[in-house]
Amino acid sequence: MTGPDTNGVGESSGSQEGARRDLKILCYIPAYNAAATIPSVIDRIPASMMEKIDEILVVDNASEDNTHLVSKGYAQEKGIKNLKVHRSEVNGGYGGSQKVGYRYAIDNGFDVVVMLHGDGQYAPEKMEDLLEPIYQGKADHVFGSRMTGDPRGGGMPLHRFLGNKFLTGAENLILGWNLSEYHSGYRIYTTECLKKIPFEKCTGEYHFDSEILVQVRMAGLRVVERTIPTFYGSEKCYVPLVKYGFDVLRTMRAYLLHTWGIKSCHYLEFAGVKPPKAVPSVCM
Ligand SMILES: Nc1nc2c(ncn2[C@@H]2O[C@H](COP(=O)(O)OP(=O)(O)OP(=O)(O)O)[C@@H](O)[C@H]2O)c(=O)[nH]1
Ligand SMILES: [Mg+2]
Repeated sequence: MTGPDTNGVGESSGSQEGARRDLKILCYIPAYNAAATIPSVIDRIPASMMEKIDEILVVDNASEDNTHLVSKGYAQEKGIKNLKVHRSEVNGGYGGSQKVGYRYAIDNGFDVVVMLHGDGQYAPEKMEDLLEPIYQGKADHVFGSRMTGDPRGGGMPLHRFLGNKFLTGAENLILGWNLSEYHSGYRIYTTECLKKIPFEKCTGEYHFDSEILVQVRMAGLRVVERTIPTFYGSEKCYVPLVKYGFDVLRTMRAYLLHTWGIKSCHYLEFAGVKPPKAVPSVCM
């Protein structure tokens, strides 16, 4: 086991524990201009995992390339019958894409939704490993952490590494959690978790990932981290990094003002004002 110690703090006020293996799993792939990488992302999902995935949903976020056609063509060529492609006509941003994926998971009776980036930055080979805490009934949300592995060895640029460390420190301090990072895009949610938080009220931009975590915190749900490899290749970076950093800090400020009863935050109103005792994150 690596990563943060739980210090024996608090028990979950979130969902109940209980092992389950018969989960209905949606693999949701956010994709924007990902025609070049989508086939290999799908191809890299291990066969044993493919057997367990009930459906793959590619959400093409109004790409300028032919991401949706490539996805459909690849599924046809490989005989992947349970792959569906949703093409949004208007680009809703990275957060907007997640809203489509998670809503689809809830409305179609899935138990779990795995977000797997369409640009190949997150290893499909690790999916089974990341699902384990969900199978064991120990997590409502599983978070793939690069920081408990070798982020610099995987090519994370120094400025990103330092920015990640700084933001994570601030987020842990404010939220009372002990996560090793908040900024990876390898995430798994149970739909029971998603039903408890109004994720559709979160931003459509990149800091959706921070806002939804704050909702998870307010709802007192359980987060488990698992180590994932870091990969930075030749993919294009669309994230406006400085703006993203400030957006994350603004999210933290909104949480503080909300929980201090000074200014209500619209996407946190569902949970009242007082956050429940922090359920410590566990790295399994
Ligand atoms: N940029 C961008 N990506 C989107 C959008 N909708 C879905 N995506 C997909 O979401 C995933 C994450 O987007 P990236 O821009 O790579 O962001 P990131 O991985 O968080 O950040 P980087 O480390 O800079 O790659 C990719 O697989 C995209 O194809 C969108 O509107 N914009
Ligand atoms: Mg990326």
